[in-house]
Amino acid sequence: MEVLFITSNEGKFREVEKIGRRYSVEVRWHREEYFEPQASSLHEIARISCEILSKKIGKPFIIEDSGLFIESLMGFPGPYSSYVFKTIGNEGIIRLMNGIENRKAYFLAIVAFFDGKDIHIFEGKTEGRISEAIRGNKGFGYDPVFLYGEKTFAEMGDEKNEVSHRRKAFEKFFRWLGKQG
Ligand code: ITT
Repeated sequence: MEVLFITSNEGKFREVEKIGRRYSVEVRWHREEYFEPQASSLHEIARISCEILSKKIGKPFIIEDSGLFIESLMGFPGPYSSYVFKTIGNEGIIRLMNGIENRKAYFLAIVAFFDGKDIHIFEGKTEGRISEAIRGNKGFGYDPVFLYGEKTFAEMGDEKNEVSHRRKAFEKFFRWLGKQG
């Protein structure tokens, strides 16, 4: 089985490609930075982006919208994760969290699959904490500031793919896909 994954983010694609192999799904990369509407939830952003893209692509594909939600910052950057990463980045996150004791955070991934007619949504969430400093050089995005247990995602390498939000969302999707025949 083969699925087309539309994303501009190589880190996301590489992780999903590996998860797909476990389910005998070949994930093909359609590299494109598509328009993302501003909305208050990742679900909404993923669904609307998927609807807009479906008119252009015209055949089955998946997209994934993800974000980092920090409890003491009321869920910020959440749906604005991409913009915040491009602007203040990990250094900015560490500065914003300076002196804050509650460092709980989670990553959320929403997979939207267009089957040629309808859209199907799958979700994955992984809880952790914001580190006191930037640590590790594997992974991408916020990985160097997201602690899962004692290590940051950027220190974990391939182990991240066993426990991540992306892994959970795509596992649901691949299992569902397998049942569709
Ligand atoms: P798309 O083309 O797929 O939209 P993107 O990088 O713009 O790629 P999002 O819109 O989903 O992705 O933005 C999510 C932001 O959160 C982005 O800055 C990512 O780097 C970051 N992010 C998402 N998943 C992550 C992960 O597993 N580890 C670290 N950072 C992550």
